[in-house]
Amino acid sequence: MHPAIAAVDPDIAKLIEQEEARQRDCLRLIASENYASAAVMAATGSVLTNKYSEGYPGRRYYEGQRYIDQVEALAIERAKALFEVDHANVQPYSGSPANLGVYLAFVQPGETIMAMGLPAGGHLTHGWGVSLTGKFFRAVHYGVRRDTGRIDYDEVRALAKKERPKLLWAGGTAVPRIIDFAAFGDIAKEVGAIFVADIAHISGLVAAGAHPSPAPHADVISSTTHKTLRGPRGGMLLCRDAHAKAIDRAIFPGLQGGPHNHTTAAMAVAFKEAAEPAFKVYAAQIVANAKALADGLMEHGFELVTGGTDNHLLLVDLTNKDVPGRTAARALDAAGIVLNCNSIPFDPRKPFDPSGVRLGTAAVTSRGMHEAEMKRIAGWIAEVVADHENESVQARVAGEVKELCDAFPAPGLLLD
Ligand code: DSN
Repeated sequence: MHPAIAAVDPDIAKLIEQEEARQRDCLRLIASENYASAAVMAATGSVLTNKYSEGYPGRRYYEGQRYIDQVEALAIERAKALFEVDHANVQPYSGSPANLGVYLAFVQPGETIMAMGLPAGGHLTHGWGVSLTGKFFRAVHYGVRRDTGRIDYDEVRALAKKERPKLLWAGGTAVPRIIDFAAFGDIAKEVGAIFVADIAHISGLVAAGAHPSPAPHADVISSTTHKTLRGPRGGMLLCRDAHAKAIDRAIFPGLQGGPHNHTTAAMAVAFKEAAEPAFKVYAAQIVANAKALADGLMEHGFELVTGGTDNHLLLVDLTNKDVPGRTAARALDAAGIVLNCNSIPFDPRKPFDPSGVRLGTAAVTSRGMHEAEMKRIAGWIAEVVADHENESVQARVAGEVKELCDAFPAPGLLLD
C-alpha cells in the first residue's frame, strides 16, 4: 500500500496500514477529527515539504520561491473569500500556535485576558493554568449556566466590565450550541477588548453557512483546518486589515520559522473543496446527523449537556447511567465506536476520569452517512454502555459496525 515506506521502514509502513484499516473499519465520532480528501492527502505528502520559505509571498528570506509564493497566495485568497475577511495568515502550524500568535500580537505578559473556562468547554490555550497562556497572562474565565449548560451573556458582560480584559475569547472544544458572536463583539467593544473567535471546531460549518459567521463581529478569527473544515492538520488566523501587520509579525518572525508549505498547499485544496456547493450540503448534513444522533441517544435515556446540539458536537453526561466517561469510551472503542471521555460543566469527577463523553458527526458524515445510520449508532452506544463489561457484546457490535462502514467507504484512504 505504501511501497516507498515499506522498502525503507516496514515497521512504520505496517503501522500506517493498520491505522488506515482502523479508520476504515470503525465509526470515528471524535468531534475534532475527520477524513481529509484524497487530494488534500496528496498535497500533504508532496515535495513542498522540501522547501524553506521564511517570510510571506513576495517577501522571503530564501530564494527559489516562485511556486511556493503562488501556493501560499492561493491559500490566502481562498481563505479570505471563503470566510469573507480582509486578511488571512495560513502559516500557523496548528490551533495552539495560532492562538499563541494572537497573544503575541495583542497582549503583554501579566495583562488580563478572558475566555471560557476549560471545564465549561473552553480550550487549554484560552488561559488555562497548565498552559503557557495561563502562566504568562492573567486569565479570567466565564462558564455556562448550571441550569441550561449555556453561556449567560449577561454574566460574560458583567465579568468583562469588572475585569477589563485586553483580549476576549469566544469558542472552545466542547460547545454544542450556536455561539452568539454578535453579543461577544458588543461586549468586547464595551470594554475595549480585542475580540477573538476561536472557530477551530466549527470552521467548516461557518464556511458553509451552517453556523453564523463571526466575521462581521470579531477582530480576529482563529481556526484549525482539519476538523469540520476537512483539510490538513494546520491552523490559520483571519482578521481585519487593521490587525494584519500585527498578526503576520506575531506568526513570523515572532513565533514560528518556515511555514509548512505542503500543509499550505493542502489547505488551499481544502478551501477550494469547501467553496463548492457540495460542501454546503455536507455541512448541513453534519448538523442534521448530530441532531439525529442526539435524539437517538436521548430516546435511549442519555442526558445531553444543554439538552441537544446546534452544531456537529454532542456532550453526554453519563451520571444517570452510573458509568464513568472513560469506562464508557473504552468499552465503545472495543466495539468500534471511537469517541473521547470529556468533562461536563461542574463535573464532580477529575478531567482524566470525567463524567461525560464527547461525540461529533463530521467524520461519519464524510462517509456519506445520514440520519438512519445515526439512529443505529445511538442504539449500539446504548447497548455497549449499558453492558460495558460484556466483551461479547462489544465484539458483536464491532462486527456490525464494520458491516456498516463497508457500506460507506471513507474518503482519502488508500486501502482496498
Ligand atoms: N484536541 C482538540 C479537540 O479535540 O477539540 C482541541 O485542541
